[in-house]
Parts: sequence; structure tokens; C-alpha cells
Amino acid sequence: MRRILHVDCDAFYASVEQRDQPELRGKPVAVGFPGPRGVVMTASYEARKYGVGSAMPSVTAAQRCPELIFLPARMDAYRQESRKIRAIFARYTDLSEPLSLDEAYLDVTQPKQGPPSGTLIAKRIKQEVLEMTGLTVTAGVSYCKFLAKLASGMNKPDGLTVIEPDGARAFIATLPIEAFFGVGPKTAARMHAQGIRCGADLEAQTLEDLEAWFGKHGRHFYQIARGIDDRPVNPNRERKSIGVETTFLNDLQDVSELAKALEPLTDKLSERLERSELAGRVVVLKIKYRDFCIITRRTTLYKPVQQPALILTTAIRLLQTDVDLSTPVRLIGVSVQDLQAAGELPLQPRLQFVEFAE
Ligand code: TTP
Ligand code: MG
Repeated sequence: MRRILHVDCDAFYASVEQRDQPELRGKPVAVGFPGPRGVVMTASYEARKYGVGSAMPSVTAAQRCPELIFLPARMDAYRQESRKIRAIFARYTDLSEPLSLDEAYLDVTQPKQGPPSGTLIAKRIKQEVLEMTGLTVTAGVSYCKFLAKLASGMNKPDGLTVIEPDGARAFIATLPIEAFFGVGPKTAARMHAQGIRCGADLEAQTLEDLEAWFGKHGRHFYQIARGIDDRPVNPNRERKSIGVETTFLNDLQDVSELAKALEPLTDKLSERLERSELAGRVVVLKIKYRDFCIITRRTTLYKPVQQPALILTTAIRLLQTDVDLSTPVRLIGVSVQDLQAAGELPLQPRLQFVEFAE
């Protein structure tokens, strides 16, 4: 039986700000731009009481909480704390897999130091992070990734939740299927259509039926309903690409309207790259036409990109020069591929003409 932890910082960006500016402690704080096009990146727990949360338009957040204090993001400060926290993980295990700046899985089945107990190691890590950074983290402990992550989500902030192997099956049976790893909104809707609403419903299905309904994912759902998740904690996991897309309410055919639709998408994409500390050289534009036919167009840059302006200019260039618009478009997407850790790379500088390698 493995011992897996999932560790996630509490209100990460906001907590760093409250730590560094004591006058903000105990107050509703949001990190993000306050303007009409701004979004909240995260909110302090004081602000969450008003219903303010991540990815919410700043205008809505300010309506819900008029005293809300907006602060600009200081990514360098957050990265620095993230490095300190990862160094603490490294004292216990080499098997840690960061998911973003503030979140990681750790396999502590055979810890480098300390007791052979996931719970006790989680306690020590929480304590050391607090001492070294002044920040609180929430930890989940179980025997697989899926349950460790669920556990950490159950008791925030500053929580520690353990899901023991003995209790896992009974716990899984009560879970709404939306909580299962690999079940997004579309799959959830298809499960509902089959009358599957919770873990117990999922467990009642045969492997054959699940495979017939969900193809290659059927076996995964069959196993996860039984508490089986063998995914290893992979310290070298490389994400191959990060992408975002949007489907239009009404199909578009006009190049400038399509270019405009790319703006918020590239903002979002850049934010995700930054949060994962990744950058990539390959920018890919995806178009789905009214007849559901999909095309992709790509270009390779000299240096990896992370900033929205460069991704946007590159995507627009592809749109203008390489996309047939004789049929209306129902979906547009943009992704960055060939990803590498941004920290160690010379990136395309922010304000410079895009250099194309091709
Ligand atoms: P989360 O761990 O999702 O959020 P959090 O740490 O702020 O709060 P919680 O206590 O619920 O864990 O994300 C980590 C950081 O990533 C967060 O502080 C800000 C950033 N972030 C964004 O920039 N945009 C987003 O949409 C989300 C969800 C997070
Ligand atoms: Mg967090």
C-alpha cells in the first residue's frame, strides 16, 4: 500500500500578500486587476465569505464585497515561496510531482526521513512550511492520488484529512460522480443520462457497459469506483501542451471577430502557463467549422513563449494567413506545445517582434 500526500497552499497568492502586508490580515483581499476586463486570480478566506472566488470577473467580486481590496499579482514573490515549499518536500521524498506553484503530490511510502506514516509526515510538512514561510497549507493523505486530492479538498484552510484504505470504498460510494477524477461536465451529463449519480451507482455498472458507453475511459471509471488508482507520482512529468478554447453561441466567419475572440483566450492561456511555470515554442491554432471538421495550424518560434501578447500575435498571424474562412467557424482554440520549465529558459521577451523559426 502506498502513502500519497496531496499538499495545497491556502489562498496562495492572497496569503503571501497578507503575510507581507500585515495591515491586510483579516481583511477581504483579492489578487487580480479590478478593471472591467479584470478577473480575480484568488481571494482571501475573508473575501470568500462574500462569495468572491477564483476566475470571477472583478466587477462581480466588487459587487459582492464592496470593501474588497484588489492587489496586483507578484508572480516572482509567489514563485520564491513555491521554491521554499518544494525544498521542504524534498527533505522527505524525491517523488514529488508539482501540479502548479502551490500544489503537489508526494509519494512518502519510503520517506527519506521521519516516521513511516503519511499522517505524521503531513503534520511535519505543515509545521515546517509555516515556520519557513509563514503560510498555511492543507494536506490530504491516502493510498492513491485521487483520494489524496479529494482529502485535501475536504478541510480547507490549514487542514489535514486522512482517507484510510478501510474506509475508502464506503466513502467513494457516497461521492457525487462530478468529484471523480476524469469526470468533467460532459462526462457527468452522460453519466446522469445512464442514471449514474454517485459512486455507488458507478460501482453497480459492469465493465462491459462502462466500456461500451465511455470507450477507453470505461475501465478507469470501473476501477476508480472501487478505489483503484495506480497512477504513480511522477517527478518528471512533462505536460506536453496547455490549451484553451471557446465555442461560439453563433458561428463566426469574420477574421477580425475571430481575432477578437482570441484575446481573452490567450490571456487565460498565458495565465495558466505562468501558474505552471511553463513556456513553449510551438503555438497551435485550432478551428472547428460548422460541419464539425477540425483543422489545426501551428508555428514554431525561436524561443519559448509565455506572455499573452506574443501568443496572440502568433495565433492571429496563423488565422490571417493559413485558415480558410469560406465556412463559418463554431469553435476557436489556441494552445502552446513543446512545453519546458520556464524558470531555466531564456524566454521571448515581452515587447519584441515575434521571431519565427520557420
Ligand atoms: P488554488 O490552489 O486553486 O487556489 P488558492 O490556493 O488561492 O486557494 P485554496 O485555499 O482554495 O487552495 O490556486 C493556487 C493559485 O493559483 C491561486 O492563489 C491563484 C492562482 N490561480 C489563478 O491565477 N487563476 C485561477 O483561476 C485559479 C483557480 C488559481
Ligand atoms: Mg491552493
